[in-house]
Amino acid sequence: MRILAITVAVALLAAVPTSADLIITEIMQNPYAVADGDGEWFEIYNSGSSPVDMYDYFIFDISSDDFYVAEHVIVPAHGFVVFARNANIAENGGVAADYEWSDFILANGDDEIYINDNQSQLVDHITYDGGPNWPDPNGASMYYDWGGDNNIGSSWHEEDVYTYGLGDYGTPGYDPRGPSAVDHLTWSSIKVLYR
Ligand SMILES: [Ca+2]
Ligand SMILES: [Ca+2]
Ligand SMILES: [Ca+2]
Ligand SMILES: [Ca+2]
Repeated sequence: MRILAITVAVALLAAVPTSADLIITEIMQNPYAVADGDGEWFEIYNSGSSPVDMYDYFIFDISSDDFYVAEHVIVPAHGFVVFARNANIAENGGVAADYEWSDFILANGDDEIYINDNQSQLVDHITYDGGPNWPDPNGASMYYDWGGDNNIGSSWHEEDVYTYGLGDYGTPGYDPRGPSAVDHLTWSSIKVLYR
């Protein structure tokens, strides 16, 4: 009976589009092809079945980096957006970005990305350590493997197959390993279990 109740609850939660469907799925904290001031970016995935407008979302770390999303950045259902330190594709190493942030740095060692929605509710966060528990790449992104909690370092891996633009490794705006393999209902269920 309890399992049935949980199943029903998960199904209901999965059916309701919320900003909590957004997860951070890839991070380029240390580009090599261009300077970090131009080449840093991160990717967000919408695991829900409705688009999410990130207007007025607040992105921050635990020290002094933060910015508000000042445009209507729409994350498609089961789609990605890319936030970049420099959205100019001719200057950022070849990333097609959806939004250019200001006053936010992705440290090459340890750092955090927190995302609050426009109601100040925490949507997702990751805290990477620059090793030993998280990848510590140079000239490559680290990507989330869709296997579990995205705030555990073992769920992240250095991209070593796919390149973009000037040759750094990464898959900004898409994921060749998924998430088609991860059904959105199943994924939402996983997210609920990890809260
Ligand atoms: Ca660098
Ligand atoms: Ca930071
Ligand atoms: Ca950096
Ligand atoms: Ca990607």
